[in-house]
Amino acid sequence: MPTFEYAPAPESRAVVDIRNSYGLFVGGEFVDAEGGTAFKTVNPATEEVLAEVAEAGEADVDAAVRAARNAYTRVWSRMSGADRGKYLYRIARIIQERAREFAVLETLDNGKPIRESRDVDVPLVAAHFFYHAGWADKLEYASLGADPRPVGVVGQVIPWNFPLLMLAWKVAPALACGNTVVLKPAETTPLTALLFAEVCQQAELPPGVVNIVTGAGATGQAIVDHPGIDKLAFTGSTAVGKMIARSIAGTRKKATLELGGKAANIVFDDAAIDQAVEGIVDGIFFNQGHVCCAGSRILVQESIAEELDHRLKRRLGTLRVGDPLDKNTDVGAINSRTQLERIEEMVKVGEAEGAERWDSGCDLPVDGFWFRPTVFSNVSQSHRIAQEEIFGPVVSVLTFRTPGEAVAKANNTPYGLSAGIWTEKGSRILWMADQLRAGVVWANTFNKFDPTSPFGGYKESGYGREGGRHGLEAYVKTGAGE
Ligand code: TAP
Repeated sequence: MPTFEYAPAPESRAVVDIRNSYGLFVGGEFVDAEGGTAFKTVNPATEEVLAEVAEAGEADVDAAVRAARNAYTRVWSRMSGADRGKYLYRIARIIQERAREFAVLETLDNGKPIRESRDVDVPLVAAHFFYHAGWADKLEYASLGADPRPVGVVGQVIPWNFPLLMLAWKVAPALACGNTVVLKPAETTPLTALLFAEVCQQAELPPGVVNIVTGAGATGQAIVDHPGIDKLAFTGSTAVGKMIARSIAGTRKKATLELGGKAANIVFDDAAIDQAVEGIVDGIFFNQGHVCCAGSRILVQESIAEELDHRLKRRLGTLRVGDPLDKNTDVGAINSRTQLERIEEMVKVGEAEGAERWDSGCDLPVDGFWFRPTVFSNVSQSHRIAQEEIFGPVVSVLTFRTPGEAVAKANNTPYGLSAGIWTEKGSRILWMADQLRAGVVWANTFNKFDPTSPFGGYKESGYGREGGRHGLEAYVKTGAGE
């Protein structure tokens, strides 16, 4: 196959104005952290320090919860749904207007390709605010019960893989339903959340409706433990999700947990094989595989395993790994040194377990955190690389002979977040979707997201749904005392 050279096509970073240091966003203003401590956030593609960010302690979280409570009781819970909706529409429009700025900043702080932050993350963020703006004055028609009322002050802790999109998934439904929020972005990716705080100011959102406290795990824990929080929404690792569930057991706090996954991407012998290969690439190499619903296990029907292996590796040889700001880049930087080390460790485990490792052999930049697209074949179900989330650009290939075996293998992990099916047969798609223990099942596609569609998992992938009408349920109470 001929290979083409691409001329560099870097997106300009002049569109973003990164400050040297950032405070916390509490009560509508940027304030210093009480203890005065700060941490640095770096560009994972270059290791360049982008900014210093305040680290919120317990007193800061307390101030943010009090600001949120004030805004809740005095303004936001009393406002009509139509008026709340106007603010959400305003936020959505500002995000669209500042889309390029958000996309470049997300790529700088996270390492994901600009093609993804520009074409996937930021448009979906705006779509989430538009969608929930539409619900704000129609909650009584959302089958949420006779008199849906807000829950109160919501604590939200989000991860680094889709920093702004996870913020949108959390903030938009909470505000639409009349709640106020205290949100903590991940330590390695705080910058777009802080730019969002500026959008809240620009939209003249009443002070205290959205509060953003930056910090690491201890800041998240302070939100979880704060008695003034009525509901928690968490996305991140299953380990931290379990700790949160233990911390709030016995309290009146409601919680939704969106945790890890180990999705099966199942390819039958009648599938359009080149489309399936594209679906596999999108399933596991999108966002460097830092995706909870990534198709990290390929289950391929034995009769086409060899052909799929050949076509997949040929396709991976064409992926461009490198500068995330280059519009030609397919696979960007790993988000942090810690995550890179986790991936490297799991890959060593896979080799020690006897699986066969292959990577694309592409050149990698010298500075920054990088990992080549990697395929493990000869993987068996008991291997850790078939059971545990790697959260990187690494896929494990297993085979099956019958649909029943595919279902049994697909369901054989502690997780249950998503799955993909590739086949020409509609009846088989419906049968498989019914059997698969996964919250989301894609057919002849993968990693498709839409604000109207509920997303969430079974088993150790967590509980609760985000998006769609179902996603509103977590943010309202209906009966007495509920
Ligand atoms: P987590 O530690 O779970 O981080 C998620 C969020 O929780 C971050 O904001 C984190 O803060 C915060 N946090 C950490 N400890 C906390 C605590 N005790 N109480 C409350 N909040 C706490 O995930 P990670 O370390 O970034 O990644 C570890 C693994 O988690 C990854 O390898 C991957 O497998 C998985 N992961 C899954 C997802 C999804 S979407 N399911 C997303 C990210 C990671 P800091 O980031 O500031 O520490």
